[in-house]
Amino acid sequence: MNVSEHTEPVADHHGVPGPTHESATPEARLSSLETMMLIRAYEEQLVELQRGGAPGTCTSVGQEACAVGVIGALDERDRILTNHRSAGHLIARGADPGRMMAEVLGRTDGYCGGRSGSLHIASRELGVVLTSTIVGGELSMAPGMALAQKMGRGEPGGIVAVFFGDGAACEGIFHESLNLAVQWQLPLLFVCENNQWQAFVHRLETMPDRAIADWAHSHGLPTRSVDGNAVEEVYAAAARAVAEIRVTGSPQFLELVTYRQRGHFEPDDQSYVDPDELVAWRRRDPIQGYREHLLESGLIDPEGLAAMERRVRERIEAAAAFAQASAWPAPDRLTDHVYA
Ligand SMILES: Cc1ncc(C[n+]2csc(CCOP(=O)(O)OP(=O)(O)O)c2C)c(N)n1
Repeated sequence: MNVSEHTEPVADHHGVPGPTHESATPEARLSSLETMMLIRAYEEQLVELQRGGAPGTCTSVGQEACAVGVIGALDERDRILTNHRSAGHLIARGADPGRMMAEVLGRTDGYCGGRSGSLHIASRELGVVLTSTIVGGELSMAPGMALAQKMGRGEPGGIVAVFFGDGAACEGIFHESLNLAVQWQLPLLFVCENNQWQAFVHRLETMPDRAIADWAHSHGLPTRSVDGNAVEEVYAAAARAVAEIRVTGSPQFLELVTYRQRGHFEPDDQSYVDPDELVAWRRRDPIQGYREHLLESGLIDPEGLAAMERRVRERIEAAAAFAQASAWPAPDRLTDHVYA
């Protein structure tokens, strides 16, 4: 996988050496694997529930390293905006899978009291201020959030990170948002998860191959394009960008080259996908690859891995039981939070 940097050197007095994956502790690496496994198990459980009649969802299967790598580089001061493929971002941020599942099922214990489904979960306590299902909606609000941060309305030292897809990068708002962030020097990390698909259209039908990083670079943003299936690479690139944004107060761009392994939403038979492409990317599965890497490096042994899998399975079973036992909202609460 080609990794490229389009970074203009940040001036020395601004530059701080960002952490690299070598600085990640063994505990952090094991925790990254377990969180990726938790995200995968959560979404697979949602698919099961959907087959039983629960509302559908957009999964991020195959993109777990993007969520875990970037969110791992942020801290509690930071604010996050995301899109319809948000489960990984939320879980990596520490969301409770039981409350997330309750939200998808429309129950009172969900993060938004059952009003949002999977497509609009927001949580003040997690600092996830927006999940937008309007493609590019998150890009329209991110500069405003980052401006508020710059004006002292956020946590001191915090930054804003916005996740969006390659499809959103084809919308006009992408350019407006990048331009504004540069002109106003906003503490904003743009994170494009280039998962090759835009609903049922392959991205190469809508853009030249290397367009996303080139566009970002032409707007004057320090830009890194990395293998989005390699969690340590994602973390290293994100950690450097975040560290630089905290010092300079100006925006940076990260393109994560990855793949959406399941359909656009559930159910979706992916009949429009070239089967060879699917096989090739499944061979590069981020979780399987990292599992093998940690086994080979001796950080975990097969028994440790089995215990990890068991913990994940138990958490997801408990989450599903919690969500299904959660009460439906009372009909007389229907108009709560409706202002006009
Ligand atoms: C403004 C707008 N146009 C179209 C849609 C329908 N739609 C939902 S997701 C999607 C594809 C988005 O692709 P991308 O940004 O690459 O994100 P991905 O789904 O691949 O994660 C489309 C076209 C929408 N929700 N909003």
